[in-house]
Amino acid sequence: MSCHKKAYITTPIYYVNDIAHIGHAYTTIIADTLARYSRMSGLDTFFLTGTDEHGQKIEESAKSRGKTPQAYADEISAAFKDLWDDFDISYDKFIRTTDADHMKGVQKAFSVMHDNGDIYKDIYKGHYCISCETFFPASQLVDDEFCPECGKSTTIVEEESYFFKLSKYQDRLLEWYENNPECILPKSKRNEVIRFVEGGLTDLSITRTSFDWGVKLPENFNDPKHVMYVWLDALMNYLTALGYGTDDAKMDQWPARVHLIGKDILRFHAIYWPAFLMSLDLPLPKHIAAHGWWTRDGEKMSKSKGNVVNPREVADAYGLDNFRYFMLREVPFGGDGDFSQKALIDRINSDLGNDLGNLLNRLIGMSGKYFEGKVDSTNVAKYYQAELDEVHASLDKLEPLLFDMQIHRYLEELWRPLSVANRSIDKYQPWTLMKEGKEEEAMALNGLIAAILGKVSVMLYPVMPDICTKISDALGFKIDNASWNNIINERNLLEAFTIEKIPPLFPRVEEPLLEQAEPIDQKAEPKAEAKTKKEEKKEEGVALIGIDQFFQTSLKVGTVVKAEEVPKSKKLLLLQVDVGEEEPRQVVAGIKEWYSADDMLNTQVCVVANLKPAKLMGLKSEGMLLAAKDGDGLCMIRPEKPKTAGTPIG
Ligand code: ME8
Repeated sequence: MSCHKKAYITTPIYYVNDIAHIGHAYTTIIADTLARYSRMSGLDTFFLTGTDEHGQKIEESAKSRGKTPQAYADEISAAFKDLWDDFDISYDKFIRTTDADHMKGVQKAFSVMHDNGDIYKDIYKGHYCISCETFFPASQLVDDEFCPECGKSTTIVEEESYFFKLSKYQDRLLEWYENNPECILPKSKRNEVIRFVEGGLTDLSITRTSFDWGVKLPENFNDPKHVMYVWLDALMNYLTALGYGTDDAKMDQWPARVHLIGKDILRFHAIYWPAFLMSLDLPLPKHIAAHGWWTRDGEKMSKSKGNVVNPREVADAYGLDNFRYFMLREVPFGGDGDFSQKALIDRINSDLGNDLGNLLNRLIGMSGKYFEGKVDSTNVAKYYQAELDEVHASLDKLEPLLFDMQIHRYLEELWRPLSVANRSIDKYQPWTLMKEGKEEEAMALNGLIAAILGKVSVMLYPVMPDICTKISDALGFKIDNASWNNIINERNLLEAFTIEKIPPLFPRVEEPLLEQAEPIDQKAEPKAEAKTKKEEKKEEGVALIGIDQFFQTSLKVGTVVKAEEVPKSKKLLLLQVDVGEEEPRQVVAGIKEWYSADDMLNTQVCVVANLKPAKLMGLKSEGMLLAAKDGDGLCMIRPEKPKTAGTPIG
């Protein structure tokens, strides 16, 4: 990233006609992640968010609630700001389009565009969708009346209007898309925009006279009945926030590194906005990055269905950082995503709890048990250079993925070092090293795990700032530009330290925590009279249980790290199974008729991990293995692909 020393990152400014939902939180959290990474890696960063408060839609919403538009906007804008503050969003400025400086900047832009010959007065005749605040030519309407974007009825408008010469910029826009393959991300969206522009651009009506709630034209136009079109007003926020038109102090941050938006507002950002900037003689943004839409349990969210996901509720129930991780990991940027509590719980228990949290617990356990809590990296390279190389190869791929908006891949790649760490514990077995008196090697393994956790916590910090701060505190260092330089850029390991014991970071989530239950699939519900398959099964003696009962059983993937026969027993094998804990579990399994000790060694199994310990032939057994037996004999149930020891099954 060395060629771009600055990083100006923006979210859309949110309409104040409704409170924040998961879609708003998603854009804001992506922007926050980019901003945090930019700062940590030493870029001069400016992160802007805010609210979009003018326009007919807001005026009408306020009226329907018996409020003035300003009072209404004040209230909702404050609610957005409070949410971002509670979410610890690291914005540098929160702009409101009702700010006096912003309005002055918009007027200045109007004058400059006019002086450059790009604005003329005429009559606008056509259709307007108030909900989308968009003009549509009749040819684009559905059934001659309805908005092609949202399906709502459009209004016929015939009024005097100022126009922006959008058509004049058609060729320059096409040239820009052509010469800057990454100007619109993901790249597939760029093609959509090119096709649209090639279809021909008509000039854009940029003032309205039929309502009042907007920025007036500059006084010298002497045309007080006009207010600016809300999208001209809104888009300009990206410049006025830097002082355009009032105090240009921060204008050197321009052009934006990335405007983050949702796919529904791509046209405004990828066509109108660069054309306005061309008219203002200003450079164009580097990326316009459009994400997809979130649904809930496969359905579109809407107030009437009552299924809108409230980000505050989710974060309160599951933890803010867990929510952040889920949203960024779950969906490839640009694609649509589905929110379900099950998917969120899976991510928490598996990726976070098992792969990350458990690794830290193991490190704390090993360091405490063998070295009085001390961790020293001095000999890591001597014993584990290959592992270090693998870790660094993954870490090197990360930064470009982030600014290419491949955030899910960033996180995927960031999990590889964790699996190197988990694998190394299984492979080198610190408890065996200690038994064999190889203390230096065991300490080096400890150092390797700590180094990996340290590096991962730095690179994960932009996504999970709070959790990663806790990890780095436990590992005795602070995450900042200096540590990023030291352990990421220069690939150094951690200084020797004494590890701090901290409680588990990701307590296992056993059942959905949000009150609003997952909608029940009506078709799957048993009918009142007719016996359903489910009921028939019940009569056969298979009791139906709820998902919560199922979750009471802790099933885990285990790796058999030692296997031997139980003397004098025809049936039993004595196994040591690594289930991701500090030490392997001893399991006595009645499988010798079908498997020898050698067959079982280094294979993976599924373990019931929360059974009360039992004794078999005088040997303690701390788990049970899943197997299936029919007339043909018994076979073990195993994961289809190797999985980290301790991965929950469910
Ligand atoms: O469009 N999933 O504001 P807005 C994901 N004021 N994202 C969603 C979503 C969903 N279900 N629903 C909405 C505006 N969004 C203008 C922006 S910028 C100069 C002016 C996203 O509050 C949507 O895609 O209606 C958009 O990016 C953002 O929320 C703000 O929407």
